[in-house]
Amino acid sequence: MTNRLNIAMLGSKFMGRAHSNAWSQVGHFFELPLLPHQDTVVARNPEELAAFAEQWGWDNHTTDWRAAVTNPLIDLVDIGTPNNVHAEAAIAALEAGKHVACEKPLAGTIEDAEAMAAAAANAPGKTFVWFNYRRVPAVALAHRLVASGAIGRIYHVRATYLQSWGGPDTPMRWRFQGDIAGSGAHGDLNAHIVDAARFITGEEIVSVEGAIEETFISERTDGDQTSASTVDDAVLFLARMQGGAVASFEATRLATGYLNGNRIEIHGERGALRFNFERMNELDVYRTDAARGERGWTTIFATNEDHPYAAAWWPTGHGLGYEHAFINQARDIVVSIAGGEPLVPMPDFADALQTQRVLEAALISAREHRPVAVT
Ligand code: SOE
Repeated sequence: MTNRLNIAMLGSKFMGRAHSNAWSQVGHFFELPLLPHQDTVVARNPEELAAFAEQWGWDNHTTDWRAAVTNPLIDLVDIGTPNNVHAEAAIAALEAGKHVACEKPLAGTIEDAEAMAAAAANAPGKTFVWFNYRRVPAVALAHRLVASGAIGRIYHVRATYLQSWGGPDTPMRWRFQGDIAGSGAHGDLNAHIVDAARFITGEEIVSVEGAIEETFISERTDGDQTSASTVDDAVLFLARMQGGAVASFEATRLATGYLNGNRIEIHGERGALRFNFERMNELDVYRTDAARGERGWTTIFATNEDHPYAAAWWPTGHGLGYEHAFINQARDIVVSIAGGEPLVPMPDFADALQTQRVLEAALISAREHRPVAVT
């Protein structure tokens, strides 16, 4: 029997569902050196927990996260909780010798992120961060094209993450509470596009040159309670990258008309790339080496065996969905733990800390109205 990888997962909401689905599906579509075993799910609400464990295939469930992360039978702790829980749970799991997979952003604050990366540097377990969009085949293809030199020196990166669920009618929830979330659209969405810019270009962001942080809706209600929203609804910033490119980032939950408009465009000396998650199976590519009369944007439907992860799924032309990037990432986590290589680079805590440092520099730039170097 294949060795099992015993998993304890913290969280039973959106990411609890996405990760449970990934762990239960990955062994069907990929040959794995270890078989993920959904041992224990942890959440705070005991009433919902038994039903969640039953529905999503977890053998055990508990509200005691510390018991779960220190259980000697557990190999991997998977954290899908609100941001303010990431550090305490991840550090306890690392100190217990576990591998740790944590949702993005690494943490709600730079202090927590630094502590998590420091703990990881001194622990035997491997660490992973669920920047899931890296494993959308079209995004992984973009990374490979840039790495191959296809578009040459990069001049521009233009990334936006445009959602619209944060309007005045949206009730108070943890994502609007600074003491839990750390920040709003910034840590939630700019985290993704900063990671994507770093991943696709292979370059670090070296400075933030200017930023705006805005909270449009200053209070929200939950039942008969009205309380202050203490996070941004939008953060926009300009940056410089290691190779000299200039970059712009915009994250908002109030981009009326956009639902999950995770977009990035990269312009180089010999070509350009364009990705829009709302057309997630497609990558637009422009190359200057086409005959002058034949130059134009090409749309690649990234679903054939030449595209990362796609061969594990359906015959070409049969598109993938949001959940498939998580299943692809589950494959890479299991293979990495067994000593193998992910198909495209996987962010560990040290990598995700670099993204967190960019996010922090943008907040400082917005609040102090000055350029900020990224350490
Ligand atoms: C909410 O903005 C959210 O669920 C993010 O937290 C996820 O990371 C993103 O993939 C979808 O939107």
